[in-house]
Amino acid sequence: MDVSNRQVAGRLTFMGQLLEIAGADPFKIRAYYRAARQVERLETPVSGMSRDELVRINGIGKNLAEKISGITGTGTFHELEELRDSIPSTLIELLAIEGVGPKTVHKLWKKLDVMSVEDLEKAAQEHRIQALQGFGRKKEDLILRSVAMHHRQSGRMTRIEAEEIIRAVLRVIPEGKATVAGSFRRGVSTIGDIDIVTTAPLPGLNPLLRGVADAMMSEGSRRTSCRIHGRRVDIRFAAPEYFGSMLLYLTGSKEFNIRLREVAISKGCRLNEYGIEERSGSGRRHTFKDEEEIFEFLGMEYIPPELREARGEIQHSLDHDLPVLVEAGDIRGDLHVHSTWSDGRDTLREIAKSGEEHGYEYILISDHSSSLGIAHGLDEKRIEMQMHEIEVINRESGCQVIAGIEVDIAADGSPTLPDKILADLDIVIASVHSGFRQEKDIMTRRIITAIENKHVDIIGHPTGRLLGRRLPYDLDMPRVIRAAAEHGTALEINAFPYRLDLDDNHIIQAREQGVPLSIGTDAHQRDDLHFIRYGVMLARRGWCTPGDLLNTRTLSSLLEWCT
Ligand code: DGT
Ligand code: CA
Ligand code: CA
Ligand code: ZN
Repeated sequence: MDVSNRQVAGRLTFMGQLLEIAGADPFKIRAYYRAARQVERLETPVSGMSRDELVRINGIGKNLAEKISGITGTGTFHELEELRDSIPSTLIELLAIEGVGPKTVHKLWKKLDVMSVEDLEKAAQEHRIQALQGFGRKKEDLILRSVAMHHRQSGRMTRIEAEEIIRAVLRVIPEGKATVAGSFRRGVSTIGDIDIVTTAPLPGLNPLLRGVADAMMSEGSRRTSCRIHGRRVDIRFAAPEYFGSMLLYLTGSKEFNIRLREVAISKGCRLNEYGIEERSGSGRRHTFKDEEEIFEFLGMEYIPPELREARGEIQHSLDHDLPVLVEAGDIRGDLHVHSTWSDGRDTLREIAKSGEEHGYEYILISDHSSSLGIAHGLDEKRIEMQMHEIEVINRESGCQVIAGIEVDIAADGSPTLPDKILADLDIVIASVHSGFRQEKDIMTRRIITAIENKHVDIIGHPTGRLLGRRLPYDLDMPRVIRAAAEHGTALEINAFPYRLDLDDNHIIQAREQGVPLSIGTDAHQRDDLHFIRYGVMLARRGWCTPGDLLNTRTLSSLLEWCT
C-alpha cells in the first residue's frame, strides 16, 4: 500500500483520540500524539522503512513501530480497530462538532451520559453542560452554535464533491445532452443536491444510470432521482424546444423564480418550466430553446446564473443596467500561493512554470511566517534567501513571481514579523491562524488593527470559516468592511474550495463600499491553481466587475497599488 506520512499520522492521532474518549492512561495517549507529530514532520516516507529504521525515529519505540507497519501495510492496526469497535460510533461522531475534542467527549459521556449529537444538543439546551467543571457558559454557547452548523451543513457538499458526482452522471448521458442546473450552476459554495436537465429521453437513460447509482430513488420519463456516492441527484427531461424554460426553472433560486413569475404576470404572461402562456386575448403559448430568448421575451437583460438570488438583479435586468461581471479571462494572476519555502509541495520554479501555463502575468508567493507552528515558516533570513531566488527566477520566467508573505495576525492584531521585513516585501497578506475563539469585539478589533497596519495589503481568508468544519470567527463584519474601506486594505476572496471566504453577501457589502478585493487560491501545490475558478465564481456571486478585483490589474498597476 502507498500510504503517506500524513495518513499514518492521521491514524496515530485517531488512535490517540479513541484512547482519550475511552479514558485511557494519559501517557499512552500522549505517546500516540507525539508519534503522529514525528511522522508528520519526517521528510522520508515511513512506508518504505523497516521496523529497525522506525525505532530509530525519536519518540517511536518497538510497540509503535509495529503499529506503524500495520498502517503502512493494511491502512490500520489491530488495537485501533478493536478499540473503535468497543466505543459507540455515535460517540466518535461527536468529534466532528467544532469545539468538541476527545477529552470533552469523554467527560460528557461519563458525566452527562451524552452519547450522540442529539444528546449533546439536548444537554446544551438544558444548560447541563455549563454546570460541569471546566465548561461554563461560553463553551456551552459554542457547542450550541457548532451543533447548529453541523445540522445545516452535514447535508451539504463542497463543489469539489459535487463535481465528482456530476462527472459520474455525465459519463452515462450522451455528450452535449445534459446541463447542470440548481445551486451548482448558480455557483453556490455548498450544494444540497444536484439538479440536471437532459434532452436525452429518460426511458433509455434510466438503465444506464442504474449502473452508476448507489440506488434509484424514483424512475420516470419526466424525472428521475437517484443516489450517487451517497448524494441525491435529480434529473429532469426537457425536449429541446422547451429546454430553455426548464433550465431557467431548475436553476432557480426559488426566490428568483417567484420574482420572475411576478414580472411575467405584470406583463400579462404565465411563466412555467414549459414556457410562457399569454393570459390575455389569444392565450398563445411560447416555448424557448434557451434562456436568452425568455429574458428577451420579457424585455429583460440576460441575468447570469450567479446573480439569480433575488438580491436586486431582476430590477437591474428590467432597467438594462446589470453589472458586467468579472470573467476567468480577466484574471492576470493568483494572489495567494504557498511553495516549498513553507508548507507548499512545489518549488517556486515549478509554480512560476505553472503560472505561465495558466497564462498568468504574475503569481503572489505568500508563504507562512515562522511564528506559526507550521513546519518551515519563514524568518528574516529565509525571507531574504527566498527573495533572492525570486529575482533569479523572474529573469527568465514569463510569469513574474511577486515576493509576498502570509503573516500571522497575533492575538493583539499585530503582524508577527518586524516592520522592517514587511516593508521589504512587495505584498503582505495578514491572516488569523490561531486564537479563533476570541470574543466578537476583541476579534473584530484584532482584525481592524491588522487592517490599519500600513504594511498589510490584504487580509487573508477574513472570516476563517472552513465549510462544514469550522465556523467563521465571531466578527462584526460591517465594522471590518468599513475599516477596510477607510484604509484601502484589500479583503481576500479565498478560492480554496473548503474556505470560499469572504462569502457572497460580504463581497457585495465590501464592493459597495469600494473595498479592494483580491482572489487567492491558497494553493499548496501547482494543481490547486485551478481553484481560481471557484474564486471567480464567488466574485461573480458578489456582483464583482473586473475593476473591483486586484487580480485584473497589470503587474505594474498592482505594484503601484500596494506601495
Ligand atoms: P440546494 O440543492 O439546496 O443546494 O439548492 P437548489 O437551489 O439547487 O434547490 P433545489 O435542488 O431544491 O431545487 C432546484 C431548483 O428548482 C431551485 O433552485 C428552483 C427550483 N425550485 C425548487 N422548488 C421550487 C419552488 O417551490 N418554487 C419555485 N418557483 N421553484 C422551485
Ligand atoms: Ca439542488
Ligand atoms: Ca433538487
Ligand atoms: Zn492562511
